[in-house]
Amino acid sequence: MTTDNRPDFNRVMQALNCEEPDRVPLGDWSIDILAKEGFLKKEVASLDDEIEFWVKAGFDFIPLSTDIMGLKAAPERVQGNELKTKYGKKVQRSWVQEHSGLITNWEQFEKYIWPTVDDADFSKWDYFDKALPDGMKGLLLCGRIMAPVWMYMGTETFYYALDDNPDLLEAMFKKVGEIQYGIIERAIEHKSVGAILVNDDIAHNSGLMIHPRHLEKYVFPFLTKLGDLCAERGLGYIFHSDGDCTAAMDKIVDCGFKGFNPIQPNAMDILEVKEKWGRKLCLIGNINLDSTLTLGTPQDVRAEVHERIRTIAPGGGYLLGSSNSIPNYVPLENMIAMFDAGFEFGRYPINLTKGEVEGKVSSYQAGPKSKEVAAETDQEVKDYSELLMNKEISKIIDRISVQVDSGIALSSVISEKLIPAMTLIGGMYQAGKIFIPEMMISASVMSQVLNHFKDLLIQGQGGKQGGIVIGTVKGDLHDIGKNLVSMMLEGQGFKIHDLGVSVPPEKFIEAVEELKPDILALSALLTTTMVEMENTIAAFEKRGLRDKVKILIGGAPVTQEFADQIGADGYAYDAPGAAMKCKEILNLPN
Ligand code: B1M
Repeated sequence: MTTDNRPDFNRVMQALNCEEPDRVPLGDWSIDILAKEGFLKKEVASLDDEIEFWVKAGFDFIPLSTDIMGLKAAPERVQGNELKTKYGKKVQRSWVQEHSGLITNWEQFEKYIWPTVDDADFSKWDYFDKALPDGMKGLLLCGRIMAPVWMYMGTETFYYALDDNPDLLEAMFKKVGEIQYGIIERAIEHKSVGAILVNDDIAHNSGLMIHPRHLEKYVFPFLTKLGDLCAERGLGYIFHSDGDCTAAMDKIVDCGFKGFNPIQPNAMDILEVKEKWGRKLCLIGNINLDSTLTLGTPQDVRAEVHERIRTIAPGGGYLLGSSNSIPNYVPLENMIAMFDAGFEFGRYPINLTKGEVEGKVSSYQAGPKSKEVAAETDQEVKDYSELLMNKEISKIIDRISVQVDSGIALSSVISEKLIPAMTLIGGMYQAGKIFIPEMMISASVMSQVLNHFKDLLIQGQGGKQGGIVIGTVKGDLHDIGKNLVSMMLEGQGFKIHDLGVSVPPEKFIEAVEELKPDILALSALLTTTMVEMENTIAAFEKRGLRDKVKILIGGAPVTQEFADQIGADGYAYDAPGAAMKCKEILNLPN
């Protein structure tokens, strides 16, 4: 257990300035309450308990969120199912309903009673001013701008509005920016605030969520303004985004950020990040939440911390932490092992020898991205792909109608031109040439076109490729990726029945019995919910239904190896891959 727990925020500031402090500071800023209680062996009910945890664990700061999403009138939260945790207790998670947006048009924007800075509660900061021990500072969690905008608008409306409704989007960013900036101005009047951390996810595992030009227009100017404020006040300034942010790293530096978190190991190679940006940005995190912290032993955690400190900390500019947060599915002994190893190996000057601590150390693993778009693609397929991306629904319908009138079977136009056009778009997404919004838009246009020809298609029995029931497994609330998979499949002519998120095995069984789909598609984004895929397959076996449906699995932490291990019929890395896999499973042409 940690012994040296005298907080000294200067240590963090030195690390943020890429200098060597006396030791590597701890850098996590989101730790589940059950983990804190397990660590302290008592309930964490008051601010004093919170302070006690962060001090005893060895941190030099205490994080506290004062943010637009916590104000009255922010979008309502929905409740998830009760889940068992590593700590024996059951918890119910809540999250913002992102898909049915609160503000989807101008009328709603104008009628909405926006929260103001006066709705924010700064009493905890008042208390910190008096109660934080010497040397300790608060880490203000505020300043995110993209996440609140999409949470208010719903992801799909947000993605469409990027190009379709730029004025509304600009007004949304302005409004959210004003509120966040106002909160920050007030919060930093408190002497206890030492740094600001902006937790705004702009990327997923294989790249940026939206086109860099949209980030340039809507997000970075605000972050630069905040950066100037932090520089003026001598505050630390840290950016948190999951996923692969490589394409935005220079811009993140230009905004004035001094620290970057969490460098997710399956999205970015920390060695490369250190080499390219490590003189300008302090790196924070990277201890693998997907594997080591969640599934490894304390010895594995110790070995991984040793390796990160050995390679990243020399010269300064490293804060030790997880590659996202410490949720309640990280075993307590692993969290403690991470803290302890930080103290054991993190004293400057760092002089560690490779491999001197035994244990499984995870390293960067890139996903199968960057498939180049086939140059020899038929011109007509290319034309259709352009039309799909440009939302030219009527032009597509007219073009298909002309072909059908000339005697070509509708099903041939769809399977030989339109579906390959969608596949081509999928390839462009995989190659990082287009982003989530363009993919979503194309898939939705495709569905509308297929819908237009629905009657004709039914008569000719063409177009519909097969039935698919899809859902995110129990305990998992992530659905942006699952929705993209759904849309891509629908756009490719499959008939989709989407069961939503946190779907228990019984509900999948019911749907398969009732709808008799060809494929059951399961999505999971958390390492801990992958086991629900296995449970679902086991439930189908138990019910004697396993041979009635093919099961496809996917989601960021899922691998082919895992699919083989649990007896799934297929695995796909991403949405275009899912479409290809479904066709392969059903012996349909690609
Ligand atoms: Co969370 N989250 N999150 N999160 N989140 C991840 C997934 C994480 C990888 C971040 C990280 O480690 N740095 C991490 C999981 C780590 C792990 O266990 N392996 C994580 C965590 C830890 C958590 C919480 C526990 C955080 C906390 O509370 N401490 C919590 C859990 C809530 C819960 O589910 N019980 C949580 C919450 C949330 C939000 C609610 C804030 C939000 C979800 C909003 C929503 O979905 N409605 C969120 C988000 C946005 C993310 C990240 C940043 C982005 C996910 C995303 O939408 N990507 C994510 C980080 C990341 O991905 N690098 C992260 C865009 C989307 C297009 O990609 O979802 O990967 P993706 O889908 C891809 C492929 O995976 C694949 O195709 C899709 C399209 O190409 N795919 C399939 C998906 N399903 C498929 C099915 C298939 C085939 C392919 O066949 C059937």
